[in-house]
Amino acid sequence: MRESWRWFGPNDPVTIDEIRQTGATDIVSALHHVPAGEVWTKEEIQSYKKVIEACEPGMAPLRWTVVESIPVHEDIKLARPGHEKYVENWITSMENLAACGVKTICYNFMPVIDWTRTDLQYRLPNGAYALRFDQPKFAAFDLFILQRENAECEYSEDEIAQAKSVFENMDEAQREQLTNNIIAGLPGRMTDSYGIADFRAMLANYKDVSAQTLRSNLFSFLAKVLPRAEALGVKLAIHPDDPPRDMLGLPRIVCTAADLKILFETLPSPSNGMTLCVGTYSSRPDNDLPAMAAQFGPQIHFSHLRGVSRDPEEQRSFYEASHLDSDVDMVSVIDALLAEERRRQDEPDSEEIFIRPDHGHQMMDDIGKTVNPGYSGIGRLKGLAEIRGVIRALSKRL
Ligand code: DNO
Repeated sequence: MRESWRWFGPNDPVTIDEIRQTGATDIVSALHHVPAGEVWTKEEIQSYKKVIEACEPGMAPLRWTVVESIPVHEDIKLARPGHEKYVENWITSMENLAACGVKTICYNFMPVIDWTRTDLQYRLPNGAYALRFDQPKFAAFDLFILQRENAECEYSEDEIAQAKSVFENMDEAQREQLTNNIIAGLPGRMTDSYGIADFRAMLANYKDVSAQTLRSNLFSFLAKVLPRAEALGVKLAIHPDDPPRDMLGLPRIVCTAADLKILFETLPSPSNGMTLCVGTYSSRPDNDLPAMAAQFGPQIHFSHLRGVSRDPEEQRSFYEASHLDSDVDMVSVIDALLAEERRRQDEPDSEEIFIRPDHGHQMMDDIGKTVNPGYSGIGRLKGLAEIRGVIRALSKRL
């Protein structure tokens, strides 16, 4: 396993020198300043890499090995006329990254919104803060703030009544905060953030786009990208839709084992791979994570290790739990990833799996500091330390 750590660039409050102290060896990052659809030039990549890899003599070096993510322009997802130039640009960025030695690329195909949460500071019983997705709050946003056309058809009468009472109990500031959290609040998102009017317009673009159409747009994109990726030895790692289900009337097509199966069966290629985001997939109860880790082992190039705790009464609501104390059996997931690495040992060019502690609680000195939601220093360090312990213990047993 290669321990990696996500870094958002020179403005990230967790610095490269601090990351060095965690013991991680690899950096996961992106040229966040380049607008979606534009080419990442070799010069830009090299100078970013230099910042990451600069190291005083005698200090432990860090390497930029994983990209998360090259954004996929909305026009590609919609297969709009003229989208081909964005596909070309995406391929050129990938070629430039490969030329600079960065060969594992995470990406996603989520329309309009990237990952989303309703609460960025959910207080845990121990006093730390976690991210949370609350389904009734989300419905309150959809029905009464966004007032999406025909949204009420997607909710039961009880759900509408519950959402109404949630909405009525929020003051203006809380409504604004909720809106901001959902459409503009999270770091690392690969879609633009919008005001509410633009957001409505963006959603309207997908009015007639079914899951089947979106899937075929993903497949046509990959049909163009994969041959080049293969030639360069690049590993693509699709990230699931988070939360993994349709929302706001948008189709979401990377949510389950069945979605992955069709992706890999349709386009078999050593470069067509996935990010096993344990937290995302496990936020729906019908995904069995240790089984998925075993089933898709050869395609897993990257893994985000974290878990959620779902509400017993409303399984679509969850908060992000401690890395080893969520609804998912993290030890068994790691065991399956280690088994996959052992299987790879006999292959030529066998590669280790990049893992990173995904999202951490805001705790101790993180509290009161400006942090990127989910990307606190101490919270993630705790996650990494726990995961590292499991990896060490399991590896020794073998
Ligand atoms: C959140 C993340 C997402 C993810 C992108 C991948 O923490 O997992 O921002 O990076 O959706 O393309």
